Amino acid sequence: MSGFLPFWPEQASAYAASVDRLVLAFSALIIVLSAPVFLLIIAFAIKYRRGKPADRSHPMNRNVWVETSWAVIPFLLILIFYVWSTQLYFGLHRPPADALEIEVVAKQWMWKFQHAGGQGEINELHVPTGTNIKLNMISQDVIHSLYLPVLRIKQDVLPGRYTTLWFNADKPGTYRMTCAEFCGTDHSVMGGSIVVQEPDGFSLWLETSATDSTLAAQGAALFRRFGCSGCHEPHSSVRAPSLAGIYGQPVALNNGTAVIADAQYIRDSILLPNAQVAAGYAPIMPTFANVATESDLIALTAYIQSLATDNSRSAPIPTNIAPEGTAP
Ligand code: HEC
Ligand SMILES: [Cu+2]
Repeated sequence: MSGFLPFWPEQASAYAASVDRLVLAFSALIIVLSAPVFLLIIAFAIKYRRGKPADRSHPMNRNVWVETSWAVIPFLLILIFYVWSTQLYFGLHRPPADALEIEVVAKQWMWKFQHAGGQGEINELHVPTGTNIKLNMISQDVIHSLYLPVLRIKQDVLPGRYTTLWFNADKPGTYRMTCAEFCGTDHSVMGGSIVVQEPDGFSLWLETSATDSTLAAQGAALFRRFGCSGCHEPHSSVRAPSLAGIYGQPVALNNGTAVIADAQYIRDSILLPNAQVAAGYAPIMPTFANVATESDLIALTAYIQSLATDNSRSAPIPTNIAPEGTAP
């Protein structure tokens, strides 16, 4: 396609190919449905031109089948596209569980990527081919949108809320990445590139870009620096819940409900500690809203995620668990 339409981006994933098939098939359908209208306009304009000796009598013609079919057939054809595109949409919003996760922070006007091993990059994202990649994204200021044209995927990146995007690239290369939501003066230059490499090349890149500490280790350092450990570590004099093993597990709240301790819950617990208070504890945790940056929060979450499972929670866990992402 990009061969004879120079503006058509390359395809770097199977998903991109599916999106192209959908777009091309839909364009074809629109042409099939609208071409007769325009062709008949031209034909009638010629046939009934003023002064031409055409038959202008208007005999009654009520054919119910004609009337019904031109409404029903296009409707059914379009319905096929509704099912087809909805399937693609749902696929995009259900990341596979085994995906390699990369953290993304957007800010005016740059993209910051953090790998679990501690490797960080700005306006450049390295990924291996043939691997499910899941991006966990958040904005530090206004709404941005990460757009990767060769993968045909785009997702808004919001302040205060994690959104995700996943893909499986199959074609090595360096491709354009851009912000697709007007976000201020330098919006047009907020971009960079996605570098898709064979797994070997990617491992090599990971090695050469390695830092002294993994994301979780960076989080552990912050956990100490911010004084979280003073309350949350076992044997501390303050009564605070242990954070070991809470990640991804249901947590009982003092209003009788429970939530899954996902990245969003942990982030909210640090910034708005009094909004959702763990059952059996006093709301004494201070907010870190003006202290911790989005990158800090991501590292802290990675650290909490890395803590070994610990089932010695003092609060009983109720059974009415709110689905992920819903506030009680
Ligand atoms: C002054 C003591 C104190 C400090 C400092 C503190 N916390 Fe807390 N934290 C608590 C208490 C008490 C709770 C339980 C009540 C609540 O949910 O607010 C809590 C709850 C939490 C929860 C929710 C846990 C659950 O089981 O639901 C998380 C996550 C958390 N803190 C993380 C942190 C992090 C990360 C830091 C450092 C940036 C930190 N806390 C600093 C006392 C503290
Ligand atoms: Cu932007």
